[in-house]
Amino acid sequence: MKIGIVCYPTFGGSGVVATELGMALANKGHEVHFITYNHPVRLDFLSHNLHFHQVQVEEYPLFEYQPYELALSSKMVEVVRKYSLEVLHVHYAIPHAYAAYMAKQMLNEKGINIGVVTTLHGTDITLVGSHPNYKTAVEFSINNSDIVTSVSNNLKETTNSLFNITKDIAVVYNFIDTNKYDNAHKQECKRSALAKPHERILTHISNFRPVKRVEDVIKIFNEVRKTVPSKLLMVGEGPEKIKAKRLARKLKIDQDVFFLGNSTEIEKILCYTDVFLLPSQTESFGLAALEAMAAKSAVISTNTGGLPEVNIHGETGFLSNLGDVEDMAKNAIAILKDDATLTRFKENAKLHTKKFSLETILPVYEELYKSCFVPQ
Ligand code: GMT
Repeated sequence: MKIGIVCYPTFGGSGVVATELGMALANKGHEVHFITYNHPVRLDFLSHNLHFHQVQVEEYPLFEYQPYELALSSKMVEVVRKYSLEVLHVHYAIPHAYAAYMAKQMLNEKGINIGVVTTLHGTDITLVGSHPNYKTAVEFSINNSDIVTSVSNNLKETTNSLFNITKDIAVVYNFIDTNKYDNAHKQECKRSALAKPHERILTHISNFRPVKRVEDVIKIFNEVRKTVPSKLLMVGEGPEKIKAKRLARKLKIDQDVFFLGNSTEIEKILCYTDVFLLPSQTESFGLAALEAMAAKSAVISTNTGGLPEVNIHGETGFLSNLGDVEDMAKNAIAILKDDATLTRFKENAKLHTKKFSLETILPVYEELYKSCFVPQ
């Protein structure tokens, strides 16, 4: 099929999912067109089926806010017409579902009927979308998409509770290309570069926004290292990074905490990891935790949002109440205390990722695309 994908091109989970999906579809022979304002960070153009169309917003002195949605919907119309796209898959409701609705109307006027699939990712519903300033437009665009999907059951329930949704929302879990992580494990994973043989490695990956509670990560690690010799890898960039660094310094543990910045090769970092820490305020799914599990890491997380659908308490890791740093540290120590326990949790984590394999999820999206395709 000829598929247009609209997403944020950044390190956020929704952009990562959209990019991995597009690359997998292209690999399978579909023609995939990314429409966004920048080259998506994880996108590689090794497949001849992949195309990127940049949305450009003109600066004009009158505008305090540049009208991105206008430029985006115009670009969608242009690309759909030029390349005869059959479906538009927009990731993150704001403003993508709204821009897609406008594009669909404009195309309709030209006698073209394009199917629109909207995937809800989390903050487009929970933290931002339901705000009174956006709610009306978000609800409207969800209800006017041909197909709506959410990345977890919890996000579906939350969407239905926060909005008046007239459509059935299909739950399509985020997925993982397990081979990528298997290969990273097969390559020599030079742990000795980071930690001594008797030390454990804990990792956190995020965009360091307040919702990720990166100070809790530091507090958990501070407790763990009192009992278990260990190192902490902090991967990502964002507004709370400075607070996390300051706290590590204040607790005098900064020599064991490595801030590595953003990375496009997280499978190479995760291959070192024993325990992944995700103490988020909320997570509709927790893609970073799934990626860690695929690389054989146990997960210590909160029990918020869709996290219990990904991290199974007592099996792949442990779940704790929001802010209960003590419990999270206690659970991490329980996993890290001996090799046999750690290996059991790591194996369980890896096994559980099968449920989210690319091979399982990709055909689900293909079926959804087919079901909203209208032959012209
Ligand atoms: O939370 C982020 O870091 C980014 C955010 C996004 O929209 O890009 O992630 C959301 O979508 C991811 C992919 O579906 C989910 O794995 C994350 O859990 C979700 N984030 C939140 O719900 C806070």
